Amino acid sequence: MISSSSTETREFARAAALGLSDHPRWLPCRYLYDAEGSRLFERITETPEYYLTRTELSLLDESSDAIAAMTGDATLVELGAGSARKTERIIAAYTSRYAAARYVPVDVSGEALAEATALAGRYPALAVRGVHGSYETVFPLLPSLSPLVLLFLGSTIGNLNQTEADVFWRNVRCALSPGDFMLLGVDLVKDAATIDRAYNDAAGWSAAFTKNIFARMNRELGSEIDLGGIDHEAAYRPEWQRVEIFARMTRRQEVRLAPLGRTITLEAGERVMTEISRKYELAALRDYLHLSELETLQTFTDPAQSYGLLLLRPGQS
Ligand code: AVI
Repeated sequence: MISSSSTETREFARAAALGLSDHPRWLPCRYLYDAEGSRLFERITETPEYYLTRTELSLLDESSDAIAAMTGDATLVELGAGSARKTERIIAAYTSRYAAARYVPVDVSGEALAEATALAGRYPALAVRGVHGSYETVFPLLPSLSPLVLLFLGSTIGNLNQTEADVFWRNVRCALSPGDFMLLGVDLVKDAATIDRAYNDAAGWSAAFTKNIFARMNRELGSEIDLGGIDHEAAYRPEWQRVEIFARMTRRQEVRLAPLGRTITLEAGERVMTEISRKYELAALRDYLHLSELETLQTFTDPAQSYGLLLLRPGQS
């Protein structure tokens, strides 16, 4: 069944039409995360190949108490909270140190937000107020939540291209007040084989995640795409320091976009980019952040320098 042509559905159809008419073809990665996409992404994070979540969790285990001590009592505001599994470490540190801890999860997925909000039940002293929406919706709220620690974990920053990242950092810098902090999780540059494995897990969750954006188009836009005619392709490009993720058509596909009354043809062999995932060098990242008027107070990394947690604060404006 095709869902009603709500504003959101038409927006999705328009975004798909724009990206699929472009060359090379692409789809905006935010549409990967409907309820099913969020569930599939959780499965990816549990695979042995996807080192990012595991490494970040152990860094948070080691450093959350120190971070809570450094920032002082502050509202935790999390961009793209997901199920908040990773955030529980930080919440535990703030609730044990400060009497009235506050947590504001922000997420586009209502289901993920409900799970994050359910944390309140496990921490009676914790006040939770979820915000349903994209990052952009929360920036204007931030000054009223200060003093705060803005959490942006999971290396989600890596899914933004350079133009989107420039806008994001400008917004962050404008929204943070003196005395606020930001905790940023980033995946670091490393050998290509390790990265490639993380985006091509043997159990096939990564492939299912990529295909789900087309399944979602079938569900919401009546696209009638043959999912069996799509292959997942992901490879690290060292020269760009990023993973590029594509869906390759193994047969010709007529993609219907019912809300727009349009059909776009994808030929066999054509690829649609669904995501990039950038990897960072710490020195270059700190330099970029400094130019964006954010100072790195402390960097936490694992012994293999596989992943980084950066505690930032606004610098001179
Ligand atoms: C959410 N984000 C940080 C993930 C990543 O590693 O870039 C998304 C992902 N896509 C495929 N696997 C993981």
